[in-house]
Amino acid sequence: MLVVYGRGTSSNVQKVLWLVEEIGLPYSSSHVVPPGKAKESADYKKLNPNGLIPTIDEDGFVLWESNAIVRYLAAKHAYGTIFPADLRVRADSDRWMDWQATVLAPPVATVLLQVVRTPPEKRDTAAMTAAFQTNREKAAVLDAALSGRDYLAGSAFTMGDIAVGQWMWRYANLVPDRPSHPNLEAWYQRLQARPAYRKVVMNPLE
Ligand SMILES: N[C@@H](CCC(=O)N[C@@H](CS)C(=O)NCC(=O)O)C(=O)O
Repeated sequence: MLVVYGRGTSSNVQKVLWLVEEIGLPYSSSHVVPPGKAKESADYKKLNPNGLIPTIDEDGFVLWESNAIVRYLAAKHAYGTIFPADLRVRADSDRWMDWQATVLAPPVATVLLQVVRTPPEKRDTAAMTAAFQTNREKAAVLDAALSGRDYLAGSAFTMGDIAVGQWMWRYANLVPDRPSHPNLEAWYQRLQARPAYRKVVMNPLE
């Protein structure tokens, strides 16, 4: 049985949960901790020395790093669909996963920290404003990439959409004055039509 360690409100955990819900993989989730507390669990750090979530344990095979987990489970259970068989489509999908982790994650983490976890009087307005703007600029990159295609790697939903899709929920709910991006909005509507997205991602942010 697959065990997913993490907290359902974590963006990185949501990628894994969204995938397993998409493919109907039986799993149990464990280790529900408040934000920022995973590092304080000595038991958890035996599984993931970083003290970060998620981690999976699949019958003794322990893996951490959310995008690596998504790639592994998708390759195993959704080869040819969510894990594209075509090498170029897969590279395209992979590219968006890496871009999410390296480019999108930092500015949206700042927004979440400032808007959701910091009382208004203690917010770093300059950092928050800069992060809003960076998110808007990255939304424009996505909008251009989605021109003429339904999903990030082409006509079909793939793992790249999972990595970036959880960001979209945060962007749509936390960033004010979003520019009009019709392709991005249409993609977001497609994601919202997916029961797994609604169940796992479209929840209150913490
Ligand atoms: N690169 C890692 C980042 C993991 C990460 O930063 N997770 C956050 C939650 S989204 C975390 O564990 N924060 C500490 C906590 O919630 O206790 C991954 O993608 O798995």
